[in-house]
Amino acid sequence: MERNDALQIVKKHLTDKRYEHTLGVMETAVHLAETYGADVKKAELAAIFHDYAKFRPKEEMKQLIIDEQMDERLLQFHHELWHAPVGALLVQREVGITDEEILAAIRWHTTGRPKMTLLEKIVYLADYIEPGRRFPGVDDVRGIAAHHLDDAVLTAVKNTIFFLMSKRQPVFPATMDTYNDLIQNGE
Ligand code: DGI
Ligand code: FE
Ligand code: FE
Ligand code: FE
Repeated sequence: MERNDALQIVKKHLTDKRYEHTLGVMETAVHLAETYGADVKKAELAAIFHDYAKFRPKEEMKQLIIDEQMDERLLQFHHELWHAPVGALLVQREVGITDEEILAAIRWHTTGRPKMTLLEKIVYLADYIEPGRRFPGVDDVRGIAAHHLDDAVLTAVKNTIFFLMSKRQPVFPATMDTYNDLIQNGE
């Protein structure tokens, strides 16, 4: 699928602000894919569709998590986590994207997971550091991302966990698992 066709599809599902964010993630993911030798076209498509389900009604997402036998622990955690796995499903179903690497990058873009693929790391990180993001620590991660992909992902996960803890928010197991995997199995 061509970039412009994909963008035209996703635009209808997003607010203007979220579409701007998506363009930032797309540019950043393409740049990271070039830097780290990933498939640039796959990185571009995964980035374009990563937040496809962001504005689906909570009830619809909840029902899909149950019907499609996704991780039901998701329902005990913040609904912000739901758009990633639900997005992977709907991008396959509604847009017709079947590439499992692209779908996985969408599925894991919010929490990460242990043993992330190169493409998954790129989309996770691009979502965190795209030019529109402004929060404490993001410039550090931008700097690390230029040379050390795993370190940048680890720092982004760590910051996310600190952020959640500072707000007394629960941390989803996959988020902690991602942190542990990078600490224990990183180079
Ligand atoms: O969809 P975006 O806003 O572009 O970004 P995202 O999909 O990475 O994250 C959405 C939100 O999910 C963000 O505010 C942080 C939150 N989040 C990430 N990991 C966890 C989490 N929330 C909880 N409760 N637990 C997590 O492990
Ligand atoms: Fe997201
Ligand atoms: Fe993210
Ligand atoms: Fe996003």
